Amino acid sequence: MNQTSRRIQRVYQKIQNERPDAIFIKNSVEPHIDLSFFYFTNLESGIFENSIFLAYPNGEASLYTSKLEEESVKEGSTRFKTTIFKDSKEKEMILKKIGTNIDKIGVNSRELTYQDLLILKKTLPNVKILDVSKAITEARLVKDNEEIKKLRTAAEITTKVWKNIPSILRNNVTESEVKAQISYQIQKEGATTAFEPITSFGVNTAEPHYLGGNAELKSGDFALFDFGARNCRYCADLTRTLVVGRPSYKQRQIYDAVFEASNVVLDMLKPGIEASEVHRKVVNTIASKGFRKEFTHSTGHALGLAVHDGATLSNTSKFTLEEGMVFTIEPGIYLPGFGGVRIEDDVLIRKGDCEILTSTGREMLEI
Ligand SMILES: [Mn+2]
Repeated sequence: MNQTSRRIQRVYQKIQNERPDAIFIKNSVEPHIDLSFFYFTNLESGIFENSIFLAYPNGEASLYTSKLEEESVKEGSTRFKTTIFKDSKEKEMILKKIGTNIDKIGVNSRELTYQDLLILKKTLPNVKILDVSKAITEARLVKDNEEIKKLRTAAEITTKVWKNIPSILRNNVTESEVKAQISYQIQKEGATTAFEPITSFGVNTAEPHYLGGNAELKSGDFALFDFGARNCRYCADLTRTLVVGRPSYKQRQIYDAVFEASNVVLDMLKPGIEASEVHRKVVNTIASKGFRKEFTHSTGHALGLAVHDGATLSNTSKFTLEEGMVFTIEPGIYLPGFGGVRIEDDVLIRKGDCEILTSTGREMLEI
């Protein structure tokens, strides 16, 4: 069985309620591309705006796309049937034809645009629409070997770029300049940036999703770097915080609390642990150091085709860790007006424990 058939069947197995006769994945235009399209097709090239992927319960599939993607789609020729449509009229005809031999169609409500849903309803008025988004999300949470390989390489590239950062840093270098260097180095490794890198210095490190500016690096600053490579569409996400010069007592205190939370969690991860329990452990560790209110986000998120790949590790999480899941673990402490620390790693849950994909030191680095 090929990769596409295997993934289609995984998704169908996860469907708890009524089973559709076909799953309908439809991309709109960037940035409204359903990454599940690439989960199913496993295509590494192309953008596939406005393309349709139909997946049947027996593992067979059909892809409908435009002339623009004719080259990119070739790689999938052994895994599914491909039809190239010339214009939107032809696309509409195709949609009508799809409806002639099915009664129920499954859609991914997390990604299908409302506009496409309206078109689907109008074109196929007699077909029942079922939401299969939960099954798709659950299937994607547990990675297969090929996905793990791609994620591992993304993490390796990211780790390599991190190791070069201290050599880029010098007095008065700006956040923007370092950010550009990070993007450049990721691309030089043959990957792309999984998201816009975060580079923050000094008090800006207290803003978890700081988008960067022109602050200059000064002695005594915390400097925080949050970035990741995307390799063959699969993402990595790493954060390290360092200190310029000798850390103050307070800087040391904050860093130690985050470092300990990170250690505690990385030691406990294995199949069978509740996701909410992982978060509680981080909260308790940070609280015991006196910074409960300064840890303001969840402990981490699933990682895959998307940087935020369908699940988070927080107190409302309702799932159990399974072998093959990949998450970020990213405790942080943020003191507005002072600065913040975040340490983020990517982990693969495996039998009995976890593998840290971003294998590089987490101790406080002084430069
Ligand atoms: Mn993250």
